[in-house]
Amino acid sequence: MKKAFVGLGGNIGDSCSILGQALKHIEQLSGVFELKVSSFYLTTPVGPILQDHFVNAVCCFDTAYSATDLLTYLQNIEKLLGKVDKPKNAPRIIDLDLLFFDTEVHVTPRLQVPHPRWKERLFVLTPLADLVDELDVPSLDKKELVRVNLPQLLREFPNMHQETVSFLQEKIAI
Ligand code: PH2
Ligand code: MG
Ligand code: MG
Repeated sequence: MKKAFVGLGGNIGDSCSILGQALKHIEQLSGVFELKVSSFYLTTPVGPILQDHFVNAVCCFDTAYSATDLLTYLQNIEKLLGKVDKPKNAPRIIDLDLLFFDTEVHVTPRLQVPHPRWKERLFVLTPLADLVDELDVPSLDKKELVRVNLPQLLREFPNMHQETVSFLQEKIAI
């Protein structure tokens, strides 16, 4: 069994409810076990497009799937909830990003794991820190594992995008 971390975000429609529906679908996948969910946060948009605030959260679970199969299931859930293809960084109903897949490294056009920007984004780090204090992250060359301490990373966060992340609600009952 592998441990997966998935970032959830959305800024079109009732994002709390849509994130809740996405979590329900994730939990119902037959190869997903022991789902845990962070609190939900209201976050300022990162990127060049002027758009509404996002609701963001992170979940983690054990999985019997491979990383690429899990990605397919996550993309199916995005489609089911009405996601349509749009340019990068455009507003979206739901975005499910595979952040980490155990200590595996994937660098393909379809999948990049660990997520290439996870460390730069407060809207990822804050909910992630609800779930774990420490994480072993593989370097991209797969040569070593780097133990990351999330409270420390948050204390030292440079916040280059001047993000604000405010607590919205406790993790919802799934
Ligand atoms: N996702 C993006 C771009 N910018 N900003 C916030 N606050 N939250 C997101 O989930 C987000 C974003 C592209 O996936
Ligand atoms: Mg994303
Ligand atoms: Mg995405």
